[in-house]
Amino acid sequence: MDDLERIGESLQRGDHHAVAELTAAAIAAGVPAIEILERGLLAGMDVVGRRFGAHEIFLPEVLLAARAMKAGMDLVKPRLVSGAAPSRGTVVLGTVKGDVHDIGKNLVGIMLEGAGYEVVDLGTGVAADAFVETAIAREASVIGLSALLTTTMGGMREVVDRLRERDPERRIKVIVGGAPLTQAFADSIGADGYSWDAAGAVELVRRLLEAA
Ligand code: B12
Repeated sequence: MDDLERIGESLQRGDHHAVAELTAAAIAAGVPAIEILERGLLAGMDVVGRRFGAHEIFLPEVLLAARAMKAGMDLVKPRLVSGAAPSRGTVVLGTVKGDVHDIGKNLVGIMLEGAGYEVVDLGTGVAADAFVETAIAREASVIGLSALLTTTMGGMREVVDRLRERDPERRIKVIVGGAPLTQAFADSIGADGYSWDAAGAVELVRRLLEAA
């Protein structure tokens, strides 16, 4: 097992101390943040997701894994976010009503900030009106919606519908993501874009704003 695999393995055990230590050591050794993220933290969370789905582990273990993921992400974040670049536009981001999953949403936010966008993160369990009113007040170009539950995906349609009432010229774009989503679902609710991962989300925002 190499050092990055060890990060993933510690994350699976929910050992946030080990994840923090190993992540800090990898950073100190000059391993690129994106590699730590993908081969260490995300690879570990992927296994947790599969084992949870297969009922091999249960909610308390997933909570511990999520805490360990956060410990690692807090350390790599400053290295993914470039800092001084002038803002290329504002993205209002959040997880929809009824849904507490925020790891993927946070990652999308980090990558967008890293690419020079200003991110207004509304957190989790966000009502449709809060997305729409914040985007208008902050003159945002994009609203990014995250959902991890099939039961909360419907909340995305509500945001699109409310936004179209308040912004009939469709100046503000809506992008959606989260494990249960598909391009077909995004099309069906009238969203402007869908991406299955955080890197794709950055590409999507770039394309939408270039076309605007
Ligand atoms: C961690 C986790 C939790 C943690 C969340 C901690 C946290 N702070 O987020 C806790 C333990 C709290 C939790 C709770 C629950 N969970 Co849960 N959870 C997961 C798990 C294992 C991993 C999710 C995760 O973080 N993945 C890692 C991140 C990086 O991936 P991601 O979120 O998909 O994000 C990426 C992309 O989707 C995309 N993306 C994400 N958001 C956005 C937004 C935009 C705009 C774009 C463009 C892209 C994008 O980019 C991200 C980065 O690449 C998944 C399993 C899975 N396969 O997804 C289950 C899972 C989502 N949970 C599930 C369930 C059932 C629950 C509970 C209902 C369990 C319960 N009985 O209480 C509760 C729900 C609570 C609620 N009301 O929300 C089910 C959902 C099933 C379904 N069909 O709806 C899953 C799929 C597990 C399973 N197989 O059964 N969970």
